[in-house]
Amino acid sequence: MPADTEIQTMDPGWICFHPNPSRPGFRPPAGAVDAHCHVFGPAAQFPFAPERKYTPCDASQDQLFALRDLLGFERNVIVQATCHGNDNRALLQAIAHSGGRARGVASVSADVSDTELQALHEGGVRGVRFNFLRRLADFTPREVLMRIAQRIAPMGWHVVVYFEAQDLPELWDFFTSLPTTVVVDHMGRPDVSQPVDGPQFERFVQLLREHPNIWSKVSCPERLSLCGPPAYDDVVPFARRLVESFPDRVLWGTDWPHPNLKSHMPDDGELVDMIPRIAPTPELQHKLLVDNPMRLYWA
Ligand code: 0GY
Repeated sequence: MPADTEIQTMDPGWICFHPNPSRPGFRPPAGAVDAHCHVFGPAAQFPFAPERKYTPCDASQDQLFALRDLLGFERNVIVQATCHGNDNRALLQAIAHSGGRARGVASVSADVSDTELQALHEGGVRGVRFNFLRRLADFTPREVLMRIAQRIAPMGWHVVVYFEAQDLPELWDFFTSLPTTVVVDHMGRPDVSQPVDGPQFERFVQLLREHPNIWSKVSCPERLSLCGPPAYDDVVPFARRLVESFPDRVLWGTDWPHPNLKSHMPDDGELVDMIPRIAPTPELQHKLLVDNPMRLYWA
């Protein structure tokens, strides 16, 4: 069946985002940015990519902006997810309807034209995402990714990378040779059953310590935790260590609508209520939620 007539319904066995998230007790500082979230579809208007590895539920810009308001945030950074491939139209539409309160991270192919890159910039995109999870994306040669990075560097954009901790040694040389700011999704997906000062997370901390252009999102406890909601206690020390060690290079995001989760669906209000545990002072909270994302996306 051709892609444009394919009926795109959510994968069976997967769960949709929380229908009624709680209002958090923690109030983010004025100007707070949710720096990792997605919009999906609606599939009838923006079909999912034929090469996608999963089909999520539709998650609209209006639902995202309502959540933003409920949680006490002012801005969003919308990140292109693999299910939309390199078709950034849903992302661009959401930014266009945000009243200047959203920016984006896109996915592009090696043959993207300069005109297309410029249109993405004018549409609010400030970065590209490279995905190294085989369950999510097909392999792209490193030299192709490097050429993309070299083209977006003069635009002041950055590269967002998504990988799992066990793959860091193999990816290290590539990441450390990128000519841009590099933002790591979800703390490089550590195995949180290992000690926070054990060799695996130590290697990730070393990456940030030795390379001042590398940042980390302290996001996605719901994907990393073994103990689970509502407190996600086992993830807190990892996020807190990064926030306290690199206060000017950390970002926070909800990851709404939490694609690809099969175990449980987080209550986004509870995720926000974790923030004071990972950024324990008002100064750290302001850097994490306002100063850092504003510098990267709105400067
Ligand atoms: C996330 C995490 C996931 C999915 C994607 O691009 C994506 O499809 O990022 C995941 O499955 O871990 O950040 O949304």
